[in-house]
Amino acid sequence: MTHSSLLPLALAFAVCAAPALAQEFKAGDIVIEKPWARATPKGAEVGAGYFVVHNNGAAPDTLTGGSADFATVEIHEMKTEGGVMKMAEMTNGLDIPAHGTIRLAPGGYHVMFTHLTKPLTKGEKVHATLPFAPAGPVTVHLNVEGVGASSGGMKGGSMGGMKM
Ligand SMILES: [Cu+2]
Repeated sequence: MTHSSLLPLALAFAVCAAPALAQEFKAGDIVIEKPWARATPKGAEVGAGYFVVHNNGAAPDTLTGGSADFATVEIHEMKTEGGVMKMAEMTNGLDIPAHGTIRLAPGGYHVMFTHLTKPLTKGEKVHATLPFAPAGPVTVHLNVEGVGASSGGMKGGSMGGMKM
C-alpha cells in the first residue's frame, strides 16, 4: 500500500507475521481467510494448517474433511484434559454456525496433515481442498510459515487469550 518498506516491515515482524496479503477463498456463503501452515522439520510425518472461516449464510455449514496432494487431511481439535493437551480427529466435521466465525489456530481447532509426502518449507505455498456441506469445496493456498510461528498474521492482542 505504501512504499515505506524496511522499517515498518521490521516492526510488523516484531509484532506478528505481516498481515499484508489478506487472502480470501470462497464457496457459497463460506469465506476462508488467511490460511497458513506451519513449516515442518525434516523427517516429520505430520503438519498443521490454520485459517479463519466465516459463514455469511443463514444456515449452518460443516467442514467435513479435506484433501491435498502432499498429505492426508484431517480436522482436529485440541483440548486440555486434566492439564494435558490432547488432540482428536473431529470425525463428524467442524460446524460453522449461521453468521458465525470459527478460528482454526494453534492450541485449538486445526487441519492436520498426516502422511506428509514432503516437508513443508517456510515461504512456499501449499494447496488443500476443504469440502463444506452444503457450501461445497474450497481450494485454499496456505502460506507456510516458520516452525515457531504461532499467530499466522493475526493481529497481536485481538485474541485476548486463547479461549475459543
Ligand atoms: Cu492434530
